[in-house]
Amino acid sequence: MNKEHYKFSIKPLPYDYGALEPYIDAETVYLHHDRHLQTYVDNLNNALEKYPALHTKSLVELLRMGPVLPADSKDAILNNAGGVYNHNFYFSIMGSCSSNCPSGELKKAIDMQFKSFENFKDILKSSGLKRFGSGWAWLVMGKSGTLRIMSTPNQSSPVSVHLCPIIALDVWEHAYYLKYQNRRADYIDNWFNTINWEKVNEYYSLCLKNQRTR
Ligand code: MN3
Repeated sequence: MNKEHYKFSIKPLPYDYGALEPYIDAETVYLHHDRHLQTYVDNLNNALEKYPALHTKSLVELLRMGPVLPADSKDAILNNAGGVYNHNFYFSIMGSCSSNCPSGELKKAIDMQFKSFENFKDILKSSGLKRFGSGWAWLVMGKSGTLRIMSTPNQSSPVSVHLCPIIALDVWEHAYYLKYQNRRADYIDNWFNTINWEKVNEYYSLCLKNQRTR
C-alpha cells in the first residue's frame, strides 16, 4: 500500500469530518480518525523506538514479520501496526462517489462469487455482526485470485496472511457508538452508503495486478 516506515504519522482524512453524514456523524469521524487512529500511530512509534532494525519496515512488512518480531514488543507492534494499516484502509474507501454500487470488472467478480450485489452485502454484514467483541469484516482477494469475505478480531489484518484487502468494515464500537449505540446492524446498513466505489475499484485492480506479478 505504501513505502512509509518509522516514524509513522497520521494520514490526513481524505474528506471533511462531516462528509459521511447522515450515515456516520462528524463527531464519530473526528474522534475515530484524530483520536483513535492517532493513538495507534503513537503507540506503534513508541513500540518501535528501541528497534532501529525495524525502522525501515513498512506497515505490511511489520505485519508479516509476526513471530520474528522481538518477543517483548511483538504484541504491541502487531496490534498497533494493524490498527494503523486497517484504519488507513477503512478511511480511504469511504467518501463521496458518483455511484453507490460496484461497476465494471469488480461488479462481475462480485456477481460471480456472491451471486448478486445484495447477497454480497448480506454476507459482509453478517460477517461484521458475527464478529464477537471488536474487529473487522473484509472483502479480500485470496491467493488464487478469488474474492472472499472474512472477519478479523481486534486489529488483526488480512495482509499478515498475504490476502489483498479491497473493502474494510470497522465493527469496533468506537466506529458507531455515538450515533448507533448498540445497533451494529443499523450502522453496517448505513455504512454501505459511504463506500467510495471508485476507490474500491482501484484496490481491486491493484489486487489483480499483484496477483499477476506474484
Ligand atoms: Mn476503528
